[in-house]
Order: sequence, then structure tokens, then C-alpha cells
Amino acid sequence: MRDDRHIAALIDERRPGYSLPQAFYRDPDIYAFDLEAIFEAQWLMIGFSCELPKPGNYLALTIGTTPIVVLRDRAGTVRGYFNTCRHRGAQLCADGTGRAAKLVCPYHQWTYELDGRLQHAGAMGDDFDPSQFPLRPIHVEVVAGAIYVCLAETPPEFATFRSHLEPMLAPYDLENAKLVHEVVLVEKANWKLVMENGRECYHCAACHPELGISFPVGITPNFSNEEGLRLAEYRARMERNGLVLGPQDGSWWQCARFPLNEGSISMSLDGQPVVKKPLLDVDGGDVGSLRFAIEPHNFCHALGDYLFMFSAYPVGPEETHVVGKWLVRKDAVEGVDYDLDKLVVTWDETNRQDRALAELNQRGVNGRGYTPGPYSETAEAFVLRFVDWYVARARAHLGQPALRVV
Ligand code: 3BY
Ligand code: FES
Ligand code: FE
Repeated sequence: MRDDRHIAALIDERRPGYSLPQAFYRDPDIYAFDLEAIFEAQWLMIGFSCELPKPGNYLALTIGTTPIVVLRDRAGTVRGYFNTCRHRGAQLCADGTGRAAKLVCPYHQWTYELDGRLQHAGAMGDDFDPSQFPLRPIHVEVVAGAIYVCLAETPPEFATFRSHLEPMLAPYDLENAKLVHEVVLVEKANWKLVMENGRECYHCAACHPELGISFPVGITPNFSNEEGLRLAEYRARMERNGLVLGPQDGSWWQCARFPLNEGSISMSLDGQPVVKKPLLDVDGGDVGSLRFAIEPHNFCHALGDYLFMFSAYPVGPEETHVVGKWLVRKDAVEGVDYDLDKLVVTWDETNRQDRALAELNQRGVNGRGYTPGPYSETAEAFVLRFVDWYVARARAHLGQPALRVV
């Protein structure tokens, strides 16, 4: 039995402005708590509606221990379900992508319509009422082509995030984009270490030579851009093109457009676009990056020519899977309009470097020598926000007040 009073006591031990006590990065009970309090309760970004181009296309994945499936139904609506059969609970669709006219359980062939209705169940007798056994839905929101899901019965309020992200992301026309590359990095680190690393660029100048070519690694913590002539010019240019700059943020989401390094148009090894046909056909794709991110597990960078998504999924107390996805315009042709290696190299290298850093962090944290250390208020402002948000959610889940006077 998990001892939630022990978890509450550990939360109280956390010193504000400091990293978490060791148990938060390795204790199996806290891992189980995190699945319940965070991953089964919050919005998660799983991918893009362009990955489901036709009715019946589905994307199945497992959140912690819970398999889900997100699909496009016959009416074109993106819907999501718990990927668990209503008969005896077998997983319906294997994790990954596919296309099916109906979802047929591999075990005893109960068959579901794409709208979740149970259409066929053999040998169940005359008084069996299939309408009582539809697939259990999960919450799904699609914002300008980005898919968010929530497994909770009552999800956190979403409309405010949508109202800010939608106008910023819509110009990229992601419904007419395509997924051209996907990676899953198996990282031997707790999901919070993966995310803390992903929320700061304190390490970027030293550890990400490829990213540092184009990415302003000294960027102000909230991506609100440095003041100065370049920002004034960028702001004027974006305004002229009707592109909202931001930054906009809420407790669990952030959206901001920012300029890349001088001379860089895209995140590539020479700063030049890697796709000839831009996603956003404005100023030759010279639009900086639109960064949008949600707690607990995701960030995206939408560039003029491609979009990169990063979403992390906890799979064990010391294991996290990071899913990376690259999108380009649907009509861009590989080998003609883009070279796949050049498209993916910057984030591929960056992700591998970040995996090594998260694993390095885990090894050190596991040692007897670990005591929580202080975050930089400037360079690690977003890490602090992430950890403070986590602590607030954990407290709320335990039924404690958000702020405790100690
Ligand atoms: O949130 C981000 O944008 C990631 C990308 C690089 C560093 N990190 C802050
Ligand atoms: Fe799905 Fe039996 S568990 S049909
Ligand atoms: Fe990094």
C-alpha cells in the first residue's frame, strides 16, 4: 500500500527554490503517485491531427499503465478512448499507428464502431444489450492541428490555453502537414529529471553545439526575447505579418514567438531552411520559432520550415520514453524539397545529448551524496516553475492547501 502521508511529509521537506528530495526521483511509490496525480490528471500532448489523415486512422499509446487510442471517426472528428475492451479488458489496438474500419478486439472479437459503440459481440445471449458497453471515452482537444488528451474524468480548464495557442499556431496550417520522422529515446532517468533538463538552457552553450548554432541559448528565461534592435525589428516584422508574438502563459502552458540567432532562419547546422516549401510562407520562412509547451511533459518549436515536438512519458521510476516528432508541409517531397538527415540532425543530436545529461543527473541523484541544490532564478526559471507546479499539483492531489507556511 502506498503511504500518501509519507509522500506529503516528503513534499513538506522540499526547500523552496531547490531541487526535490531524492525519493521524488527514484521511489516506486512516488512514481505510482505521479502517474495518478499528474499523468492521469493533466492534459498531455500526444501528436498531430495530420497523423490521422483519414477516418479509421488511429494512434495508440500507453500513458503509464493506461493504454489509450486516438482516432479519426467517420465524421472526421478526432476522438479518444481507453484502449481497453469492455468484455474482459484486453488491449484493443497495439501501440503505434494503424488504420481500421472498426476496432476489433483480438481476444474474442468484440467489435466497436469508430464512434465507440459496440457493434458486435458473439454468443452473449438474447438479453445482452451492446449499448451498455461502448468504449470509454477520454477527453481530446485539437488546437490548430495539435492533439491534447486528458484521462481525467474532469480535466483542467482548457479554453484559455486554446484561445492563446490557436491564433499563434493556425498560420502553420498543420492539418496540411505530415509527420516525416519520429524517434523514441529510452532514457534511464526519472521523468522529472528529463523535464527539468528540458526546461532550461543553462546547459545548452556547453552541451548542445549543434542547437547553439541557431538557438539563442542565452535566451531570457521566459522566451520573451532580449530587448534591443533585433527584437524591435522582429516584433515589427511579425506584427506586419499578423503573427502574435506573446509571450502568453498560464500555470501549465506557455506560448511565445522568438527570433533565432542572427543569420539563422531555421534550426539547422547552417541556420538556413532545411525544407524548400515552408510551413509558414512569410518572409521566406524567416519567422523565428513559435515555442509552445505544456506541463508536465512537452515542448514544441514551430519554425518557418518544420516543426519539432518533444513529449516525455514515464515508464518506470528511473525510465522515461521521449517521443520526438518532425513535421513538414504535406507536399514537400523527400530528396527534392528536403534531405531527411539535414532536417532531423539538430534535434536528434540535441535529444541524445539531453538523454546523456538526464542519465548523468539520475546517477548522481541516486548516490548517498545527493542533497537538493538551488536553482538559478534566471537560467532555471522554467525549471523552478515546473517543479513548483508539480509540488502544487501533488499537494492538491493529496488534498492539501496549495501553500503551506513552514
Ligand atoms: O523548452 C525548450 O524549448 C527546450 C529546447 C531547448 C532547451 N529547452 C529549453
Ligand atoms: Fe475483448 Fe474479450 S476481451 S473480446
Ligand atoms: Fe538540452
